Amino acid sequence: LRDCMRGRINADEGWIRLGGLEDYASKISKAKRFVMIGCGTSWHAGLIGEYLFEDLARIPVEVEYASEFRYRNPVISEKDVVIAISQSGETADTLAALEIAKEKGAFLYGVVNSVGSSIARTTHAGSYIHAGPEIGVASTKAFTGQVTLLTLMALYLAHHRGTISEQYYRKLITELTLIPEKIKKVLQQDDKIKYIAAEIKDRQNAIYLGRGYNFPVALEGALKLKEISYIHAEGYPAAEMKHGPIALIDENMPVIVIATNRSAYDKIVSNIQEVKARKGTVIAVVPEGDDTISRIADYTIEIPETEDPLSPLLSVILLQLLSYYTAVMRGCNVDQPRNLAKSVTV
Ligand code: F1P
Repeated sequence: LRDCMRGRINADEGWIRLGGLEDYASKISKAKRFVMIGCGTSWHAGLIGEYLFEDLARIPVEVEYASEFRYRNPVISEKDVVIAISQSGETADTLAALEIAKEKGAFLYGVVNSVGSSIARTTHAGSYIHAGPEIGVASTKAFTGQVTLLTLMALYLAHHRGTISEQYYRKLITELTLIPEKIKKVLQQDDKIKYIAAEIKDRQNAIYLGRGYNFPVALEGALKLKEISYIHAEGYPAAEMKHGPIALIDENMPVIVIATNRSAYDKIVSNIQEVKARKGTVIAVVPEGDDTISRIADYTIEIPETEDPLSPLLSVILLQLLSYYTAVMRGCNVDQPRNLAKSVTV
């Protein structure tokens, strides 16, 4: 994260510098719409991007799996900016989707990790994550790098367009620079996370719930558990639970609730009560000092307080670690999960 932010943000002076973006700032900030495309974890980063861009910069965003976009006939024009998100920069579906967007005249922007990769070469402009290569196959630090970069872009555009106050802009960029220290505090809860992993390791299924910015985090938490520990897991917006997934809840179902949002807090509390009433095991991720959810949940893990738009950067690290320990306890190879490829080039 520090590498991703290095030289790009100065909280004291209140600036963000993103080479690829600044050169095209007036074009990009006039876009009628952003379309974010990616696969797997990168698609989840795009979803967080949607929340950030719409919330802060007030530009409409659509997010689509590149693997679906390429096989339909999407409405795209020269008024759109298509943002391709990819760790490897070589994913075949994302490249094919970009070619379609290019034919239709869209401006293509890359958010990639690999310098000189095929996606970087296909796009008109872009920003590198600078997270360094992933050692394992499953994307982890690339994800936090992607989200950091999308946060910087959203803040830059919001400031450029005047859609947030100077005071809030300053507050968010100051808070962003504090995130690496706060992540250290999350990592200090290692023993507690291991303890919870021991609870999950023999389960067949898991449900992840989150609201607002934490909904894509729930999706990513579930994907990470599937990818490296082979436990079936699904993420849902917390409010969707009553529209179907609630039928799955019984004493065998662990439900991981990411409950760090101050807004809609009461609603999350009632979601947790609904799970407890059906004997589900609740593992709640809560803000530091919370004493309401910790009284009802079976397990709670605290994360330091931060602004809502930045909370995914803290909560996802914890979920990555939970998947990691669960996988290790199940004897899975976390660096080389079965059936997965580092870059899916076909
Ligand atoms: C996309 C992706 C990863 C996943 C796995 C397969 O790759 O779905 O999110 O962890 O490695 O590929 P990329 O386009 O981000 O390189």
